[in-house]
Amino acid sequence: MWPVLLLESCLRNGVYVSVENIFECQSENEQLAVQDGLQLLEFAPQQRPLLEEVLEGLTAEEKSLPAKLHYDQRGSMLFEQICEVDEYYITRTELALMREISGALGDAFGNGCMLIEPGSGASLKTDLLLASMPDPAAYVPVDISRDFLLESATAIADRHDIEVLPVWADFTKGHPIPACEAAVRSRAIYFPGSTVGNFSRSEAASLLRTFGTMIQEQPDDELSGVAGAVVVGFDCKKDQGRMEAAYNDAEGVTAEFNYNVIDRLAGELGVALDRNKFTFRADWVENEGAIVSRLWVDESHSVEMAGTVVTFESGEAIRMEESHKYTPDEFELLAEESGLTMEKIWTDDAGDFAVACLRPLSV
Ligand code: AVJ
Repeated sequence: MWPVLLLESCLRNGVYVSVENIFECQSENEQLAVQDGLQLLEFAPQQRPLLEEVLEGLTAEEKSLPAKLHYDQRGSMLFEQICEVDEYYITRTELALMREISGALGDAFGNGCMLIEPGSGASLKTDLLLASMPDPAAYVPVDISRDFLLESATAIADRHDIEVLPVWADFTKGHPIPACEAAVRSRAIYFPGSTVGNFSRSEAASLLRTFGTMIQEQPDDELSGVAGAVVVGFDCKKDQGRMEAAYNDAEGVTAEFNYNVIDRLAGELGVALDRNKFTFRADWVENEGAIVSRLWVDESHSVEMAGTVVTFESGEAIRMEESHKYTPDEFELLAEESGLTMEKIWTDDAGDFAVACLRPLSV
């Protein structure tokens, strides 16, 4: 019964990110669970398409794996550890910047704002933002790692007097926006951490376009809605040595973060790769404007997966993740191509990291 009831309320109060996913939602993969006193909207990232995605990536001319595979429970914890290593400047720079600007962002959102955070993870920076928002309507964290999501959603609900409505979903595949108790004057999307960097430039453009659609919908017609905002944190282009060091940390936490994906494949998808046959390295690739993380094959070997034999030649690599960097000007152009305008941008003094406040062009 729940899926049907939810579907109705979703269509009235929310948006579907893509039309295909309405049908996924109608099938049985959407459920409502109550955990730790929180209502969790389960829009389960499905396993079968994941295996298909993995096979497609590993049988392509240039082998790759989807970057989101990094974020199971262990991977999410390893990412938290990455944020603490000396070389990884991103998180601490962004946190310091958010301390300075969260007041201005809260003002930009206004009263009765529903804050949606795709790929929320530990929601650390969100604390600052929620504390600065005048009378927020609800907080909607969206994450692919169910346990991690519930833990951080519970922690946020304990710390703030706000309705927290977690959604377990792969945000790149679309998901419903839950209805909340308070009246919603606007929606805002918070997309910090340079998560946008994990997408190619054209994927990032369509993601931003989708975010723009999600905030334009005015859920409560009787309230004069205000244009929502999309707030994106991104890492700026800088000295190549510093960028590469951030992804090749001496302690090897980032390497482990990548090997963990290989372990997961065996454990969850029956794709029996052996981590000991690969070496991790991340490089700046100028023409992509990105740090590309790869697992290089040490010696040639073959692995059978779902009936297909895949050969890994020595000297070839599996592309694990891309971390795109932008100059503020490049990012403004990207926003404009996505139907958004850059209302304001803040960076730290060194210009290492930026937070941009984007608005729909036509409201
Ligand atoms: C979470 C995507 C922003 O690309 O910098 C950190 C992930 N990978 N170290 C990034 C990551 C390796 C991170 N993002």
